[in-house]
This record gives sequence, structure tokens and C-alpha cells, in this order.
Amino acid sequence: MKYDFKAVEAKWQKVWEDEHTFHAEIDKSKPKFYALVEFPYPSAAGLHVGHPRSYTALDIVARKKRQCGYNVLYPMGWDAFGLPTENYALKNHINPEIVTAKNVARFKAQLKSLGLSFDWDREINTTDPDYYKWTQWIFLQLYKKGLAYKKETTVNYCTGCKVVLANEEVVNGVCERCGSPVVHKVKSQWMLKITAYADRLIDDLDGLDYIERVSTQQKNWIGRSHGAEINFDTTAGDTLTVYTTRADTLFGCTYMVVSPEHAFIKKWVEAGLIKNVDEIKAYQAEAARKSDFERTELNKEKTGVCIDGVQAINPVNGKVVPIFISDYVLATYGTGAIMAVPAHDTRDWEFATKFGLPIIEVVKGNEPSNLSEAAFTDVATGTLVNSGFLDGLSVEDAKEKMYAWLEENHKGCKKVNFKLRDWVFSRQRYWGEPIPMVYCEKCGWQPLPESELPLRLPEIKDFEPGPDGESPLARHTEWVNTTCPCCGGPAKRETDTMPQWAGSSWYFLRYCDPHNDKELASKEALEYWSPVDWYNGGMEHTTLHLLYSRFWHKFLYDIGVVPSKEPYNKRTSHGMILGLNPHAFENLPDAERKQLLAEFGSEKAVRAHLVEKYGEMAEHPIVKMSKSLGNVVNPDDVVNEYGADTLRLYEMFIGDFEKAAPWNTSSIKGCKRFLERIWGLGDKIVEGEGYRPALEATVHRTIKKVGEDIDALKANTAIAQLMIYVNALYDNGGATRAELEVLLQLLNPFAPHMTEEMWQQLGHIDQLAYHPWPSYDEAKCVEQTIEIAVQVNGKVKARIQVAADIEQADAIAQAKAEPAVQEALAGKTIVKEIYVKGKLVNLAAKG
Ligand code: ANZ
Ligand code: ZN
Repeated sequence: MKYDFKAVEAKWQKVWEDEHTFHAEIDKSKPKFYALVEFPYPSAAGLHVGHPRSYTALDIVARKKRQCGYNVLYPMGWDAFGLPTENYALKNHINPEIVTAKNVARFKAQLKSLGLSFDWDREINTTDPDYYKWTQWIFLQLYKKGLAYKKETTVNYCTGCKVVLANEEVVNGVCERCGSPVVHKVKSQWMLKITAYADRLIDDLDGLDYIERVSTQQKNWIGRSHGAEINFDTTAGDTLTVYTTRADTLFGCTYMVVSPEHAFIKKWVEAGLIKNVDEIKAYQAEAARKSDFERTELNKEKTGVCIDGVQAINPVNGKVVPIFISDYVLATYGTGAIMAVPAHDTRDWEFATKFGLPIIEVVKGNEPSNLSEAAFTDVATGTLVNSGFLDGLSVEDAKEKMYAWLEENHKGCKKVNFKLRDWVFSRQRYWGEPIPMVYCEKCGWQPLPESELPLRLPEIKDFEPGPDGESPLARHTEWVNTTCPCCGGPAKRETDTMPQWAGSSWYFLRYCDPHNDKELASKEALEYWSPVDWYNGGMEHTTLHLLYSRFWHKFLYDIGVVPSKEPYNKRTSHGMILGLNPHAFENLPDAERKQLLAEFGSEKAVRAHLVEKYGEMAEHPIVKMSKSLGNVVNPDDVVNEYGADTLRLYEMFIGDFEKAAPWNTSSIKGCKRFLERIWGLGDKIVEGEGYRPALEATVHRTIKKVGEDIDALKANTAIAQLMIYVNALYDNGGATRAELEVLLQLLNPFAPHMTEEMWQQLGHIDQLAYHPWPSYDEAKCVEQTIEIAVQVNGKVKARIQVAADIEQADAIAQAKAEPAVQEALAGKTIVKEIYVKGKLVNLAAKG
């Protein structure tokens, strides 16, 4: 009977929906397992083939855990506030709420068609007032603890989206989302003090099972560095404090640099101490136009102006050194001022070389260094020289000795610094959670009473951002004007909304108790389900969502709302699914390639033509899927043509889970054939109890390997092992009932629809979804070996041990490797090779 995937998949999806098969309830008699995937942003484009890679992988883990007796929570929801929907709504003149509802319905239908074992009874939506009530509630708690504050700051402003961006959203000086240039603007913003958690966000990574690159990226982003602040007296009378990680090099400081924004400059100008004011001001104006990224780019030409009129005094040797302003020193890091040591810092070396400043060696390596070529920056092998009381010490020892000297002489102290900045938490857009704060002329900023939550987003028609990035809510005075919760007088609501990252910073908690209207989730539910046991998501969220949610979780732990310090015990990340670039030479249809070759004469010329026509990207055969290239694969089409089980199998077989992989429609067919072969085994049930001797080792090995591979997220090699098993069954004329049942059990997490159907056809009344996972016997996994004879021209020359199920090519290769056989073959040419399965190899040779 042919496999009718459409009917079978629809049938089982209906069963799961009607019976709430995957609904999870607290059950203290069972161990719990909380599997989580990043909930999607329901965009107008619908599901992408990238989504199912993550969802299927953890679906497989979740399904296997259920079969192993765990009470599994695997939830799904919608992260639906934010710019893409708002921009789409603006363009099409529809309310974002309507757009969201439509997109959610589409996404949900698509996800259901994939047979994912989500508990749909726990579905959440961040734009639902019953949900964002608690997002606002958390904001109020942050405010009450002094962790939310309003501040005038220079912010990143995207000229395209007309919105303020967090540092994390600015990539290489442009907006991560739209690619438009990002400029600096001074605005009054709500900020969250994530920096108060910087140490814990690094230190607590140690107890977690995060893949290496995630913890490394978080650590680097937080950027903890250990050093010292050192005070330099100046001829202006002010003390100029610098931050350095190389206090050992203080004797080598030959000049200083302050950032163009440094407060002393204004002060010194006003005091009439600076002679070259015009030059300084021109430089400041130029620096203000650049992004931090441009300013700190390593290879860029160093620029700067020497402050004429004020000098500094090196505290350790009394030397007078000049002070420069230069944009390679940032206002927002350390103290915004540095001591420059050109002999041992590359940027200082470049600057000193350009401006002809002295370079004094204070650290020597094993080999003499050539300081006219480059700075010597190796700290591991260096020894201090020209440094008075530090001479002869290693860099590490010299740092410690200098810290002690600084503290004794009141010239500085040890200091830890972080790259992490506080989180800019306001957006001047409509489609976000209103910030529950009110401003009263008399009382200042006042939090809304909790009883007034949720503070609903008003329904308005004109929600485009105002000129200069003013919030659209500001135009709606009927909503803005309110009374002060403190004095009852007239007051105004905050008109900024929260950033897109707010709702996702705690959603995993809501899943534990999604319908609770008294608290964000009950203690009992949180104690039972949290923390998340396994969380999979994109690398692009490492320094955004993943960091923000760890921060919020730690805060909620501190105020006694959640029982664990960390939200996620384990974090993995999937590689992207890429597409073929239709404009690359490699991917041209044969006919077109031939025609172009004829026209241009050579491959090189065709490639040059393609680059000219499509740009540099024509040289990359594998690229990100994009609408403009027409290489976007729609999962709906794949499900329609091949079925969900095939799509699932293919998404897992496509390559190593952590690596990027190109989509290749032709290998989907191979996955479909594999499933059809298994379906065919239903008609090839052979007599016999249990596992037949010839297959026993393979069965045990397969159970072991598939189980271990699922636990290690190596679905691709698990599938390869299942293929070996299926081949072995066909080689042996079919499967016994027991052999087929094991196959269905092991395959069920990957291809749940077809396996449930075949399981039912075998007469079972339970579902595989909760049927206990098969066990194996380690002793029976070992490969069975047999002895076979090796003949040369019919005469036995050797006897060898081979695996019982050895393939012909391997048996012959092993036979030829025998010394006695090689001797008999010396000087002869093999004309024929024969393998008699399980018995002998015969090599016929002439000469
Ligand atoms: C003297 C020195 C000598 C330095 C040397 C380095 C090598 P991390 O590890 O990133 O914390 N620095 C300090 N504040 C800065 C600012 N606002 N803008 C640009 N650079 C700044 O790096 C700390 C080092 O970066 C500091 O140590 C300082 O240069 C520079 F052989 O001081 B160092
Ligand atoms: Zn008031």
C-alpha cells in the first residue's frame, strides 16, 4: 500500500489537538523536563525554513524525554511587539493589532502542520494586555529598586527606523535591522541598570551548560577588565584620572589623551587656559559626527590635537607630558582619558609615530624588540626595564607592586571596568508596552499604582513616529493627560514605549502558569517547572535577548519571585539555513551556463560578467535566503509536496546542527524515499520472536546510538544509524514484529505521524508518544565477528576475523592486507575478486 502522507499527517494532528496529547500539568510523581525554543516574531512573511530547524531539534529531545518517563513542558508563543509589524502596518494602513492577529494565525497553522509536540494550551502573546500587565509590573519593581532610571544620554538614533537603538542593535555603525546609518542624539531615556549585574552575569556562567561560543561571547560583551585608576596632576590644577590595565607601564607614559567630549576641555577653555581653542573645537565637531565603531577601528589613521596650554605630571617620576584630544579615546569607557604608552600599546604607538612623540621602552621580551617597527605587547614574556623600583619584575608582579605604590601614595587605586553599558529602555514608537510612569510637575516621576495595570496601549489611527523621533503617543493628549498618583494634581504619562526585548525577557516564566491573573506565575508552578532544562536559539541573540533575560531573571530572583538564580540550565544554538545564490556561476541552470560560456569565451569571463551584473555577491554560491534572490523556501510548499515527516527528517539530516547549511531540494527526496522504505516494511513482516541473531547486535547498537545522539543533538548521525538498520532489515528479507517495533519507537521523535500510524496498524492502542523508550544491552552491542578463509587462486593462505555483517569491499580489503596473502600475490596482477558471504575471499591472480 502506498504511503498517503497527507491523510496520515492530518489524522494524527487532529488526534493530538483533540486529545491535548502534549498538554503538561504539574505531576510531582515524575521528573520534569522543560524544553524551550525561542518563540518567533510573527512577521508578515510567515514561517521560514530556518524556524523548524530549532523547533524540530528540541521537539525530538522533548518527545524522547516523554518516552523516557519525564513530564515534559514544551511551549510556544508569540513575541509580537516591535518594529517590523509596526512598519508593515504603517505601509498598509492597518492597525498593528490586526496585523499581529493575522500573522499569529498563519504561523500557528504552519507550526501545527509540522507535528511539533507543543502544549498549545499554554500559548502566550506578548501583545496581550493580560501578558504585558506583568511586563509592566516587572518594570515597576525595577523602578522601585532603583534599577530603572531616566537619564539624558547620547543615544544611537537610526535615521531609517527613526528610533533609538540599544548598543546591541548597532552593528558596524549601522542599524542591525534596516542598515541605515546610526547617528548620535541627546535624549532623555529610561535606562535599566544591567551593569549592576555585570559580575554575576559573568560569574554565574560557570555553573551552566552553555555551548562554549555562547559563554565566550557573553563574557566578551560584558568585557570585565582588571586594572587601576591613576591620578595625574595637571598644570591647570585639576587631577586627570585615567583607567589602565597596564599600571606596570607607568614609567613609559610619554603623553596623555582625553576624549574630545572630556569635561575638562570646556572647563579649561572657559578658564582661558587653552590657546588653540578654534583648532580644538573644530576637532570636537568632527569627532561628534563619527560612531564609536568608526572611532575605535583599529586600522584607521590616528588623528588628534595637542592641548596648547595645559600639561600633566606623571605621578611616578614627575615628568611633564603633553595632553592631546583624540577620538580613539572614548568618552564612555573608563574615565574617558588615558595615559599613553607608545612602546607597548599599538594604538598609542601609531599615534606617537604620526605625531613624533617619544617612545620609551619599559618592558623587554626575550628577544630585543624593534620599537621603530611596532609596539611590544607581549605580557607573558616581558620583564620591566627603565622603571625604577619595578625593574626586573614580570608584568604581573610589576602591576601588583604598582597598585601598592599608587595606594600608598594616594595616586590611584585598583579598579575593575566593564564594557557593558546600561540598557536604553525607551523607544519612541507605538507598537510596544506603554511604560507605566507618570510625570508630575510637583512630584516628579511617579510609578503607576500596580492596581492600574495593565496600562493599555490606546487604540489610535495615526501611529507614525513624529518628526525628529517623537513618540506618536505624545500627540494623544486625551491619553497623555492624567492625574498624579502621588498628589492627585495634573500629570502626564510617559509616551515612550518599551523596546522589543522587554516581553521576551521573562516569557519562559509565563509558560509555567500562563493564565494566572494574580501573579506572573504561581510559586508552585515556578518551583516545579523552572529553570528551563534546555534552551535552543540563535547565536544572534547571545548579547541581546539571552543576556537581557538572564538579567531580569536574576533581578526576579533577588526580589523573591523566582526560585532559581539562572533561567536556563543549558543553551545550544543552531546554524542558519542558507540558500543557493541563483546568480552564482555554480548554480546557473546548465543551458544558461552553456550559453554564457559561448558568449564570453571562458569561465573567468562569465564570472566577471556576473559580478558586473549582480555585484560582488555573485561570487558566493551559498548565501542567506532572501526575497530579492528568490531563493526563499517556504515550509508550506515542502509540507504539501513531501509531508511534514520528510521536512522534519530533512531539516535534521541537513548537517551538523551547530553549523550553517545550504538548503538542497534534491536531497529532500532521499529523505522521502527513506520513509517510504520504512512504510514498505509494514508489508514485509517475517516470522520470528524478538530479534533474529543476524540482527541482534545491530538492533542494540541502533538503540544505543540513536538515544545518545538525540541527547547530544546529533540528529543527523542518529538518522544515519537508522538508515543502516533499515538496510540490514531489507538484507534479511524484512523485519520481525519486534524488529519493526523498535524501529518505529526510535524513529518516532523524528517522524511522529508515520510511526504512530504504523504502530496503530500493528494493533497497539497506546500512542508511541508516551510508549517507553526501548532499552539495549551493552554486552550485545559489541560487533559479532566471524572467521573467514582467504584464498589465492583457490589455495587457502590465511584465516582472518571480520565483522559478521562486513561489506564485500571491506572483506576484500582486509584480506589483501594479510602478510601471507601479499606474499602470495607478489609480482602478480589480480584479475578477479570473490567474496562468499560469511565464508571466504578468493583472489584470482595472473603473472
Ligand atoms: C596604558 C596602557 C599601556 C594600556 C599598554 C594598554 C597597554 P580594556 O582591556 O579594553 O579594558 N583605554 C582606557 N580607557 C579608554 C578609553 N576611554 N578609550 C580608549 N581606550 C581606553 O583596555 C584598557 C586599556 O585601554 C587601558 O590600558 C587604556 O590603555 C585603554 F601598554 O593604559 B592602557
Ligand atoms: Zn504630583
